[in-house]
Amino acid sequence: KTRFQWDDPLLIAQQLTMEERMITDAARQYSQERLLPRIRESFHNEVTDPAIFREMGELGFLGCTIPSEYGGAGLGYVSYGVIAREVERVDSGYRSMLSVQSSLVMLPINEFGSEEQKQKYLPKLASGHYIGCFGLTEPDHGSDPGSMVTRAKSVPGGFELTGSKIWISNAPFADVFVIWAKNDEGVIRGYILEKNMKGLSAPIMHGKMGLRASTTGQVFMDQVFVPAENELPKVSGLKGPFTCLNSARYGIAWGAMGAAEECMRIARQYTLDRKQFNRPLASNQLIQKKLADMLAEISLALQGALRLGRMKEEGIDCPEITSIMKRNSTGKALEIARMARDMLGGNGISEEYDVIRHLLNLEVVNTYEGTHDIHALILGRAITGISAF
Ligand code: TGC
Ligand code: FAD
Repeated sequence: KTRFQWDDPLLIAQQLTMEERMITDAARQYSQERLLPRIRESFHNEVTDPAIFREMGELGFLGCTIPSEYGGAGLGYVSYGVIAREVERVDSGYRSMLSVQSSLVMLPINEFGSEEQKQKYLPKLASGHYIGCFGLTEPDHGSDPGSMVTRAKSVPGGFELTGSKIWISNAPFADVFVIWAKNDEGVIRGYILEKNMKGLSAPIMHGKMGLRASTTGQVFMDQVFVPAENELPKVSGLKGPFTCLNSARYGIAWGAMGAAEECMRIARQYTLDRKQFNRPLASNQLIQKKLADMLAEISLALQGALRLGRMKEEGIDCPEITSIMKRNSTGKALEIARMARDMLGGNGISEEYDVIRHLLNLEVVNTYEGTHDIHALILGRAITGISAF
């Protein structure tokens, strides 16, 4: 008879291939040995060590689904998911760094780029020698990126980009900027900018209360000349950025559960160890109910993320399923982190216990890549055929 495992009730590990289990182990070892010792100081001081990109690159974690001829590891989508889960078990900010580089920078160059663009950028992005960022959101256009005002004006030899982007992960230390802008016909196209281009700047945004270990910036473009060969040739319209988001949102569905699992693990141990009224907190029904609720949500969300990963590998996924999983995982992870914080009492507020850091991060994760409510509206439109935007 199968013995119940509280930390893997649906036997997710058993549903992975041997290769995926080895990748999980490698990602867990790296995250626990190399990322965990850095996180408290990084979050506290709001600084990121850019060397993390090269470390992840050496392990093949960056753009791991990209074919090996361009420096990727040529892995499946479930492998990408399990890496995200292990990294986010330590911190959502580190997973953000990985997601942006992999899904939002390497993926569009691989899917929509010319052969020259792929050869020029992908190997260096895969090794972490180049850091990339993705500029879609603008100060006045967040949930509605179709209304963006950044312009790519045709000029001899290329384009002149003018406009600004906000909340751009990795931007202050990025070498490569994938920027979405409207051309002379008002059609959204993607452009690859490089850090030293004249008129381009990316000041850091300080004062975030969540995701402090991930560096975020604005991007200002003042008539930045971008050569014609830096336009992504194979896509136009919102399909371009949204194709990238389909992949990043999928990774978040796994990643947020890594953070939730860590919050639950901490809350379980804490309530077993701490006594009030002469008995462990964990002996109270209210505490046990909270742990049961956490475990049910984590198990179901991980199984859903795994299913979506397999659907992606089989080519039978669609964006609405990604909306279900991104929305569910981030919303549930946020609830779990809040519950865990409560179960730690006053200590739950302290950075020493990590739960509050996860909670603050998850507020961001629930908002970026399409807010919780925007994903509800995407689903509402698919269910009813009526757009509520
Ligand atoms: P809509 O009319 O729905 O679609 C316009 C065109 O886009 C196509 N499309 C998609 N294609 C591929 N995948 C998807 N998921 C797609 N969704 C839409 C669609 O077929 C259509 O194509 P065509 O050829 O007919 O023109 O567009 P809308 O303007 O009504 O969109 C509304 C909405 C809500 C779906 C969309 O704007 C949305 O998702 N908003 C949320 C914005 C968002 O997610 N921003 C993320 C910014 S990046 C980020 O947060 C990175 S965080 C990084 C980190 O640190 O981890
Ligand atoms: P708004 O769109 O102004 O939304 C505000 C509120 O209104 C939300 O609750 C939303 O759900 C709600 N709302 C909006 N429209 C509707 C509607 N029609 N009906 C009902 N409710 C609605 N962007 C990038 O391009 N690249 C990045 O790398 C990136 N990284 C980020 C990193 C961080 C730390 C953060 C915080 C954000 C990042 N973003 C990035 C931006 C992120 O994607 C946006 O913040 C997000 O899409 C929401 O946009 P907004 O902040 O403008 O909020």
